[in-house]
This record gives sequence, structure tokens and C-alpha cells, in this order.
Amino acid sequence: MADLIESSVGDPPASIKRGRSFTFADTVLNQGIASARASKTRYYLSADGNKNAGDKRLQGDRAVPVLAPGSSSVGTAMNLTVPGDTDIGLYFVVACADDKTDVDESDEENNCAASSGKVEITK
Ligand SMILES: [Ca+2]
Ligand SMILES: [Ca+2]
Repeated sequence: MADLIESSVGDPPASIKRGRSFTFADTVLNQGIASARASKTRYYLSADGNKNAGDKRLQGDRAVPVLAPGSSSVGTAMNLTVPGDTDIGLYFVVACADDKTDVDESDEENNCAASSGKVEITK
């Protein structure tokens, strides 16, 4: 089966206002033994770096093409927008490969990875 992971995740800006956009980089790798069909990566703000229910989703999905085993899709400048109703605070940005569960994988629990740095969401 396919197995998608986020093999590298960039860092957000140190701070950004609600309603504004920033660019973000991430790489999706298919580390499985079968091809993965096209999927979408989505992005979240998470206080603890783990994606939990209730984490605010950033606006902007990345289309990831079909990935053969061992191949990657690099997104260098995804444009992500902070929703206007986001609570101010410090957050990691978590990227989640195949967040819409289009791809059947040998491991569905390893698809998200967090930035190492945090972004401060301000008014
Ligand atoms: Ca996976
Ligand atoms: Ca999946």
C-alpha cells in the first residue's frame, strides 16, 4: 500500500495578523510500496504541535499529484490565510498529507508534521 508522510515542513513567520496570508513550504513523501493517487495536503494551527479536533484550519489546500513509491512532492510557497476568527496566541503550523483521506495507506496515523518554530497570531 501507499504511505504518505510529511518528510519536511518549513517554518511560519514569527508573527502574522488574523486575516493575512503567508507562504509555507512542505514536502510529501510516499514511503509505501504502492503508488498513491492524487491527494490534498491541508494545514492547521496547533498550540501543542499535534493535530487535534478543534485546531483551526488555515485556508489554502495543496494539490499533491500521484506519487510513485519513494517519490516526493515539494511545495515551496503555499499561500495560507489565517481565518479572521482565529484566537490570538502562539501556534505551530501542522501540515497533514492526504487530509481528506483520498488515499488508502498502510499507516494513516503518521500523516501530520509540525513546524519547528511557532507563529504568533495577532489582531
Ligand atoms: Ca501515512
Ligand atoms: Ca490516507
